[in-house]
Amino acid sequence: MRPSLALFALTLAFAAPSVSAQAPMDDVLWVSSRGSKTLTKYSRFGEVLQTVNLARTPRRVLRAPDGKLWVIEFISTTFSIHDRNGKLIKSVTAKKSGRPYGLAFDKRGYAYVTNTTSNAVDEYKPDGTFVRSVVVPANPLGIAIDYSTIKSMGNIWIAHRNKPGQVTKIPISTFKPTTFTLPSTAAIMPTTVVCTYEGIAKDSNVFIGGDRSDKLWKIDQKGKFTGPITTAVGYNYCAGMAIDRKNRLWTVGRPGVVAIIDTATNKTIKTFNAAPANKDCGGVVMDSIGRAWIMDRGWSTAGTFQRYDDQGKMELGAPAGANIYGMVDAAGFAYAYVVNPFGDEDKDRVVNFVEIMAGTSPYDPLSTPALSFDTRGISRVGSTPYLDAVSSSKGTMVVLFSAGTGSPLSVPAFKGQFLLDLKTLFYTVAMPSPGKLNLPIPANPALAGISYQLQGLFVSGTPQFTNTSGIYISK
Ligand SMILES: [Ca+2]
Repeated sequence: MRPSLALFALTLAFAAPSVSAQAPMDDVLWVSSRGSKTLTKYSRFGEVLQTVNLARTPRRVLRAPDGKLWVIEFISTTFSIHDRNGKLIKSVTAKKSGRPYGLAFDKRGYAYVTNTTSNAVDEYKPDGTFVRSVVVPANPLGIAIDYSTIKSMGNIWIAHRNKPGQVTKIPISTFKPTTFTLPSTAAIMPTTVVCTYEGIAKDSNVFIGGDRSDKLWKIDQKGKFTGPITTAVGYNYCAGMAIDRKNRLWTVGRPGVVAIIDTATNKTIKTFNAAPANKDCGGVVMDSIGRAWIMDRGWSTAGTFQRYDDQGKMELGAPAGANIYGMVDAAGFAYAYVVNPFGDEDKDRVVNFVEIMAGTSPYDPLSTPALSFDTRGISRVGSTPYLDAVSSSKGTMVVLFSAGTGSPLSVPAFKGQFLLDLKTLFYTVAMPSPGKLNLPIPANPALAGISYQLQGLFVSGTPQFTNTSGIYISK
């Protein structure tokens, strides 16, 4: 379709590009692939943005609060730190030649690594410099950091793959561990832990998943266990748990069955299958605005991963390809939601947890509860996803569509920046804000694999650009 008159008026108004301040963490997902020895960067819309070849085999990738990528290697004594584009900055050998397994960051960006052969938790500065180490019981694997108040540094929680299973709590301020042992009747060998968000200044609970049992357990700050909690998902050996912005637990079993669990009552809300291709889940993570992505990892066949809405309905399937035996990075959401809820990563004067609760990105200053823009729903060929404009002010919005993003452009007398690729703009349409706009995708298989970007311009009062969103069309 031809661009509208409003678009031409806009085009004329553009000034020279300006460099915008970069958010600490890019609003993307990174997938590490053990099979193809790659890191792949995806947009939240499922588009492949970049693939990085690694010389070594990654077990998982996590992003630090400063945007760097930390790559834990598979059965190796080293881990590596990369810049936000995947370029290697340094390789670090673990203390006592131990094998790093799990990794979590605190609100200063310090990293905590479970060291499985020396049975320790090692602390590193954001540049990878070793700080200190503490000995813990055998087989420390999964690691998570709980909700912190403004004053508190929070606590590190460790899953030990022992029988009977053990969980260790380490306050970051003292670095003195306390280990709790599960009841002898619990068959679970803990491999993964995740912290809940109970509200401002309220203590997190910690959910425990693992091997040898499909039952979960819960532990509070004093070390009191609740369980066994029955699910229908099977063992969740890997990164099989995540908490969403409604404080519900998503747990994924190895066979590819997902359960959404109410963390207050421990009751299952919904169960569904999520790994149709390989029946082998490599984990569930929340993206920067709290939408669940589930990895369907394959070894002899290619893996895929899918995004789900908060009702557990699949919204899109990312392209199959290089994600063999993949693990997805979860750092963006967990950091903003659990570790540093009072921080303001994108410096838009809205703290992280308010953005998370509103469904806006804590890493994108143009995505705020006051004016934000997103594409939702199923974006497959023949389906009708929709545009969701969240705004505290009513008015007219012009929506711009293009085939890609470009260099940020500042426009005199306009707030925000124009972020789309001017050369590939192909359509504009007006809509009321706040509001929804259906975006029907024709039932044409040739459209699969195409992606496009959208940006809003709120035109009432001082014109203001929204953040960008996008659609990746899957089969
Ligand atoms: Ca913010």
